[in-house]
Amino acid sequence: MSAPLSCAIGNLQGLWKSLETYDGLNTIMAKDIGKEKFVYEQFQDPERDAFISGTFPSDFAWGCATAAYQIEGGHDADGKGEGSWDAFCRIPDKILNGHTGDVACDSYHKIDDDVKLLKDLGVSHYRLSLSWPRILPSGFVTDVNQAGVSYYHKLLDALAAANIQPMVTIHHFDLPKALDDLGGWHNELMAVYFNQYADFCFKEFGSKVKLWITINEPKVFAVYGYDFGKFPPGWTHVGSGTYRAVSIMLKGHAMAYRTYDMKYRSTQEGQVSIAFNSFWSQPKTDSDADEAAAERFRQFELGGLAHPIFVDGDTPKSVRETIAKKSSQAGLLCSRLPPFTEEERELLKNSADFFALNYYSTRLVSNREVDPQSLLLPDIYADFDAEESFDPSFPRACSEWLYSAPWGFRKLLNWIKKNYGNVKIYITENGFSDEDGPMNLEDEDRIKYYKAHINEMLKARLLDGVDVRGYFAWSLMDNFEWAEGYRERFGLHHVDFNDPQRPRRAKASAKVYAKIVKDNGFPE
Ligand code: GBH
Repeated sequence: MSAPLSCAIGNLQGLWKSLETYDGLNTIMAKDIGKEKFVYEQFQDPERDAFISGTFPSDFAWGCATAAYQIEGGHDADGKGEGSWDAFCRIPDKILNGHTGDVACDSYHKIDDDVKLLKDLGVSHYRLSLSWPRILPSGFVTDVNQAGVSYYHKLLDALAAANIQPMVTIHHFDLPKALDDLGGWHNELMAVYFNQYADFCFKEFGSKVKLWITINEPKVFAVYGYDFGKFPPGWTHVGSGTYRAVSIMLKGHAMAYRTYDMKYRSTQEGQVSIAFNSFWSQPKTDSDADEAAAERFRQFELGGLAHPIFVDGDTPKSVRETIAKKSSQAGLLCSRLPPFTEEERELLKNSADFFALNYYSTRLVSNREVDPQSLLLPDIYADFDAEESFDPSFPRACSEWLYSAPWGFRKLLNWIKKNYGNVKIYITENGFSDEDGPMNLEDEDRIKYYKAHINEMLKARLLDGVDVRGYFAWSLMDNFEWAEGYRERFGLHHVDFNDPQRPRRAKASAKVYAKIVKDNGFPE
């Protein structure tokens, strides 16, 4: 074992002592994972999984994240336009139990309550998103809803008064319905419309915002909206819908980034990026074939988005060649992946000031041979000739895609460092769901998830030299979980969706997170 690792593993007893004596801490914490060297029963490889002590740099950003449609409600309040989700939620069978975000957590009317939660957590940052249809009801800058604009000013001012820095996502899955009707992210002009909207946001709110995310998870949004049909606009352009939408979103992002450079950076002095979601892809066996498959998966999953921005303006060559080959084998006359022009590559290259990562889970990946004849309408996952699975021992969340494998988080952070230089990284989301049911504030599974993941991030920072600058827990409170409605709860705070007041209550995990934030990690 290397010297720094064995030192760091050192004084675990002391750490747990300090947690036990923490005032507001629910007893469940100390009882369940109190004196252990490992957070999880399942993960006890001493080299890989041992819990370490140590702290983050003093300016580390600690926060929570939310997104507009998931929390705001006020779906038709004060001149807000119809959003893509407003319409989608009204289509029968699209959302579990017919749930909608009409009221959600009612955050549109609860600025003070939300800011109070953040203050109680002691976080320095809050990641929120702006609702495009609330600000520009028909999508265009010629049509501004002043009431919507002033809602965000009030929220930003309340955060400033509480000394909490905002990280603002300009677009988190919700389009104005009017723009969806024009083809949404399959319309090339969307990049231009998005740039105009982003320009408006920089101009209007930029004096109050130093950290911007243009678009949340382009790939997730594109896969669910344009390949699988589970998010609006609900299309199933199987095998090509994702690539087209992602390509236009990346161009919209790059235009917005250049707009910030040209018009706002010198006076506002903020930083702009785009948030990517990625699993860690772990080879299922140590065979060369599985290792190669796992690396293909990473290049498709994350490389397809990060490489254009952080390397050379283009999709990784291996990804381009594979999709082109498969398109041609299926008799198509051009690749399902739209190419970038020279000019677009210039625009994309170096169009982010930091790397924003949403990490939740890890997949085991093995090689699979996909029959080229089946490729006329392939699912996009067939493109990388790999098969995903889980180890049944991984602790599972309520969400069927979410298995906890904290060590994968550290591996992914190291992969990012290796592939994109020692770039500044913000973890813009990380979190764990449990199932709706009788109110349960003793959320021990979530506590384990957070402790273990934040500890792996600490290892990445202290032992591997990964330049992680901040961390945002998903989510501040239970909220509308897209196609899953209110069944999956991700909050550090419980929200009672049957009570018109939508009361928020701290879960045990909120207290544990507050303690980690206060201690800036896990001091000895
Ligand atoms: C993030 O995506 C999102 O940014 C955030 O809005 C969301 O609340 C959070 O995760 C938790 O899910 O709707 O059942 O078909 C993470 C990756 C990809 C996970 C889409 C959920 C949809 C499943 N997400 N997936 S479903």
